[in-house]
Amino acid sequence: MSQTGFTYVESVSPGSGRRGPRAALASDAAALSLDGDWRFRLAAGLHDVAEGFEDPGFDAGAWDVLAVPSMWQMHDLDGDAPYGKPAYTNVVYPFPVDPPRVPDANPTGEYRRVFTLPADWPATGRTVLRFEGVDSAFAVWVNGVRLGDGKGSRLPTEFDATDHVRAGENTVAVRVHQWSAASYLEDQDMWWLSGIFRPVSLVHRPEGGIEDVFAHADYDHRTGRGTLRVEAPEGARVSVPELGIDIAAGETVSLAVEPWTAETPRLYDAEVATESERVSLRIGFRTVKIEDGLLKVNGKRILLRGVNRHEWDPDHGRTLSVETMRRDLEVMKRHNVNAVRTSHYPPDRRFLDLCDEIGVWVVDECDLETHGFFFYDWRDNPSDVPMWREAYLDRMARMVERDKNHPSVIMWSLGNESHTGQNLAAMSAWAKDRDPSRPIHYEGDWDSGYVDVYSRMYPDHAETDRIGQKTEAPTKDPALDEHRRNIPFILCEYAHAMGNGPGGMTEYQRLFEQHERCQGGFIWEWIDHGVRMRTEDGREWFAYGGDFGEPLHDGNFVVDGLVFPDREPSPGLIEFKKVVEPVRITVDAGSRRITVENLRDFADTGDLEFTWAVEDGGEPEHEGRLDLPALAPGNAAIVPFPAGVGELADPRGERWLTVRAVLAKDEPWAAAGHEIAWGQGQLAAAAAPAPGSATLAASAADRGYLLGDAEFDAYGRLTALGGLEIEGPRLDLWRAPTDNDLRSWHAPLADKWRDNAVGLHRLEHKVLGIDAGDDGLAVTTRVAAGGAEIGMGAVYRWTHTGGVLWLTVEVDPEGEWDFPLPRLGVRASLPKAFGDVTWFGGGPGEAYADTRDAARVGRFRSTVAGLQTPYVFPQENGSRIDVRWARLAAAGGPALTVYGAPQFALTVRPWTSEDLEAARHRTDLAERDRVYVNLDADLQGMGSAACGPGVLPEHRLLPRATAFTLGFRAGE
Ligand code: IPT
Repeated sequence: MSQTGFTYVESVSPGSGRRGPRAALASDAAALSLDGDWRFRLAAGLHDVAEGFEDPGFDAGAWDVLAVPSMWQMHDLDGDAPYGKPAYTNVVYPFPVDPPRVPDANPTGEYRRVFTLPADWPATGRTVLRFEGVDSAFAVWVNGVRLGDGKGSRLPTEFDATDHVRAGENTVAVRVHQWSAASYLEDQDMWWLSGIFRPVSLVHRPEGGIEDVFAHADYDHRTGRGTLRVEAPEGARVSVPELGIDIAAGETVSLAVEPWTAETPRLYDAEVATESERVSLRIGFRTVKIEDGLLKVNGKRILLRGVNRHEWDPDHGRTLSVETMRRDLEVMKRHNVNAVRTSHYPPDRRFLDLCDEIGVWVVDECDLETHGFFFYDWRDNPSDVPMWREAYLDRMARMVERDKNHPSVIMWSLGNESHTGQNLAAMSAWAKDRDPSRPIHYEGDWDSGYVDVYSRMYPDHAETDRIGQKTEAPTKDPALDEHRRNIPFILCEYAHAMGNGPGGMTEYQRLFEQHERCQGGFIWEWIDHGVRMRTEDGREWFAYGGDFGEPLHDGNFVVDGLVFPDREPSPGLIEFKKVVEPVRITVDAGSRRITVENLRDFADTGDLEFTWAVEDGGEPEHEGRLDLPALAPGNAAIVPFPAGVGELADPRGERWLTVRAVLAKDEPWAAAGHEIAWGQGQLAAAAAPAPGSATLAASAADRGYLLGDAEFDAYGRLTALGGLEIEGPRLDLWRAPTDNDLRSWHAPLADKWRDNAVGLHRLEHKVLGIDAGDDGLAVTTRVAAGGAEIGMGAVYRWTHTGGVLWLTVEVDPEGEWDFPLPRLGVRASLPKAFGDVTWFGGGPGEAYADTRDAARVGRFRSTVAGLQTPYVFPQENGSRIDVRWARLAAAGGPALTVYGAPQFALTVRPWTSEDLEAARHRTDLAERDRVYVNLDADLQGMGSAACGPGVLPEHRLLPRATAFTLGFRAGE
């Protein structure tokens, strides 16, 4: 088989026949979108291509029609998936590691379309074919003439087509290869997907036009003046009408301006014009500097409350609409996110326009990752092999040139997980020379020789603390220690948002606030990359690695975001919003004062309105507005409780004062009234109900026992209360393991729990004795698993006082319980009809020991379905924390009320923990005819062990002898 003409596929060269990189510009030059329907055929490899497909006369009439932009593996996945399926691997290359060779089985898409050159297309100048993104390597023909080829999937490529485009109909043909030498540089943790996945256009380049623009717009915070200088072709004029600027290209002007920051994204419309072309720009004046060991913008240390954002759409893969990009930013801003790392490639150029407009700090990351070489000690890693140098520099140049005019971009990142090497150093040197105004970021070289910030992923809290104090271990190369010790620190990835969690965000945030050097970071990651699918009966589910039969895959590790695949916020995002809130409100009932701190870096609180509300036992009592002067960034105000609070009558239950900061007016990303921050304080406690001393007596009855209106079976298990059938509470230590329980860099907790000698998922309950009499009913048991020597003594003491059935469970670990428990509580079940749940306690969302900041105290109500968190990979979820009482009611009928003495954690499910554990996808879960109720004294925290540190010691549930009490009452 001859492969002549295909050498570019396995060549380390970044391409041929391409035009030089330049800024993404909005120009009035003629342009023609080539998006839309293209003829398409998928070849199995280079041996299988359609010879002559590029010729205008070629008949592709029988070929399929495919949308451009799109990714070919994302088509008709519920049907016959005509173009193959997505495949997911994280670190491992899905092909033999033999650079730069790739498999013969190399799916190759052949695209053709005919377009008509508009009649008024200019006859002079150049005509350029522009691709915003093609994954992975491609070659291009116009009217049968080959223009060149390119690589660099998430970077633009332009070809000059002037000499081959003609009036009337033209044929453009593109051959795209899934695998190429460049695949070795694109080993990001995501689905392997291919095609022309970003827009394609024909653009005119007028003679005497504006090929490139580099706007330098600095801001001097001492003088309040901005300086503008725009590099553009000679003769071009630069105008900023709002500022009265009209200068020549290259000229510098300095004048008073309002600066751009992520909090105050002030943009000025500008135009750069020559006689033949006008381009519009949006200028943001700001200066980024590393100074005093800190990352500063406009002279101030900034704090990054960031997320790592992959481009993902559950239906279209990495092809995103502008609406979806905007939605991402809206959801981010609504949740107090102020920074994005474009992990791990430059995003669609339109996303950065939106970042400028809406206001987030951006770390723009180059399309580079060679992580798979890790398994072979980084042997032959392209980062340090000279033949790859040009490819590395080409990628960096294409990113920097494209994105250099965005005020939102405050740092360039060389890429991700590509170890160390001379080619990375060369990228950094090139970028510093081309754009000295932006610091360089790269995590993979811990010695930080060629970067301006010390960046790490997933260090634990203790190490972060040491770095904050500058007492971290020295660099490997002693010569670099001083440099590294004196640069700012960021966590380019932390708090892995896989499944339930991440726990421990609060403790990181405290470190960022405590240590100047720790300037925040980026949660891993923004979105679950689940692929939307439907069952035959139309139910939606989301696929992850392995669901498409990939021989090599990394399972659900691709589903680890703060939003679900459909962009609905997960509890992790709600928690993050609270943890990083830019205004902190503290309500102190003791001193009857409210403290409001403005934790922003630039903006005052003039955009916010403060409201207060008092609730008694969850019932609204009184509310009003809190008048506060606008607080400058970094400032705080302490104000007395509003007068209305003093006028309240004696409380009937627990009384809470909640103070909220909401948007005073509409913002581009949220409507007036949107909540930014809140604080709560307890004004009055309520006596927790407790069993009285004089209980009704228990007695033996036919095959069981009776205690007031409670009925028990022969094993002392509650079967009915007030005539309400109940499968009575029994000790439960199990939870469907979370991703953080299942994975760890050390020993996953779930392995311990399922160990033969432990077996928490298969506990047996052995009754040792039952005592019925004047003190009520005492049932002594021992709970242990088959094969296990260790066991948990559990005594259930039932009493009946004041119309309430009380249960005190005394547990006593026997043997070596040297590991945290998933949960400690009891589980009961009720008929399915008990589907309406009201509770007073923490809510409205789920919360665990180390993910509980967003839970506020109040009275909440939900259906059982509404209490379930739809994690793509089913696992423990839905627990509500600090519950004082809960009422489970059947429509129009009876109800069961549970009292804490004083509190418990409440979980209600339409299926069991075992069902959750067995399920691989949401659609595996079927509602049973009962509701399952977990009433827990405590639960193990969530941590972030799926990638990073586990649960902090204070949030671990270590077994010890303890007791907890619950009350039950049946009635309306
Ligand atoms: C780190 C990667 O940078 C990121 O792409 C993602 O894979 C993340 O882990 C886990 O989801 S690398 C890891 C080995 C620390």
